[in-house]
Amino acid sequence: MVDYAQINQLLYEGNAAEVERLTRAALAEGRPVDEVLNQGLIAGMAVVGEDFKYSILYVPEVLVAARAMKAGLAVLKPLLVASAAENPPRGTLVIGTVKGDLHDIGKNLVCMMAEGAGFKVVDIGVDQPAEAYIEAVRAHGATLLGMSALLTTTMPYMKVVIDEVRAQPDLARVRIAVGGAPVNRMFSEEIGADGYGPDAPSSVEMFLNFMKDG
Ligand code: B1M
Repeated sequence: MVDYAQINQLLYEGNAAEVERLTRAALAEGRPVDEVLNQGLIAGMAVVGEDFKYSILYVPEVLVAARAMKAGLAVLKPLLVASAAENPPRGTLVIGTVKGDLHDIGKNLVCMMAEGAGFKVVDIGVDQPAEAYIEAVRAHGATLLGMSALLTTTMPYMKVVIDEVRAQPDLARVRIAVGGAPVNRMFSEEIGADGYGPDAPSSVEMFLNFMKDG
């Protein structure tokens, strides 16, 4: 039986091949996908984050851990996006990580879960300026815009994007949501976002509510 502590340790060590293998094995044992995600992958990355904070790990080690996390996520992706092809899209979400910020694991997870819930997702990637969000929203006729920031130094840029989107009369219907580890509800309200997603599942719930509200 797969032990999640072992996946956590292998992720910490950046052993992508073994993380991938054990993620597959856990699913083959019938473990629920959200359990494998939370207890196997996200819990492992949380330890990496703690040790990074206290300089026990440095950027190169965190990079290989991130690569191992992505290998595990790639195994889960087909299950997370499973229902997407069956129905017409519920709406279009443009999402990216803000300018100056290269973190994308959490954003990618939000993308997968939103796709799984039936949204068309346009992922514009990392380090994105306000103009890129605006261009993508217009090009895809999106009504949802999501932003991710993992650094306290890049969070303020979310307000720049919001202000620029709000200055476009043709984008008045676009609902803007923010997320990422240092972001919280109070900050999201201060910068004028329509919503805040603490994690991927609740972000998807928020997107669904936005669509219901019209
Ligand atoms: Co960076 N890093 N990093 N890093 N890194 C953090 C964020 C940090 C907290 C680590 C620490 O000190 N404990 C710290 C920030 C401190 C601060 O700002 N006060 C930090 C730092 C300092 C840095 C560098 C500056 C280090 C350096 O170079 N000296 C540098 C900056 C580079 C840059 O961006 N310009 C850097 C670099 C990196 C790597 C490249 C090595 C790598 C990123 C690889 C990648 O993403 N491809 C990395 C990593 C992996 C981390 C940690 C360890 C893990 C982040 C992660 O993937 N978590 C992180 C520590 C931490 O967060 N505790 C850290 C797992 C992921 C599933 O969670 O991203 O929170 P998260 O996403 C969640 C929710 O937040 C939410 O849903 C997700 C799923 O549930 N969510 C959204 C996220 N985005 C959303 C958008 C939404 C909604 C919800 O839209 C609506």
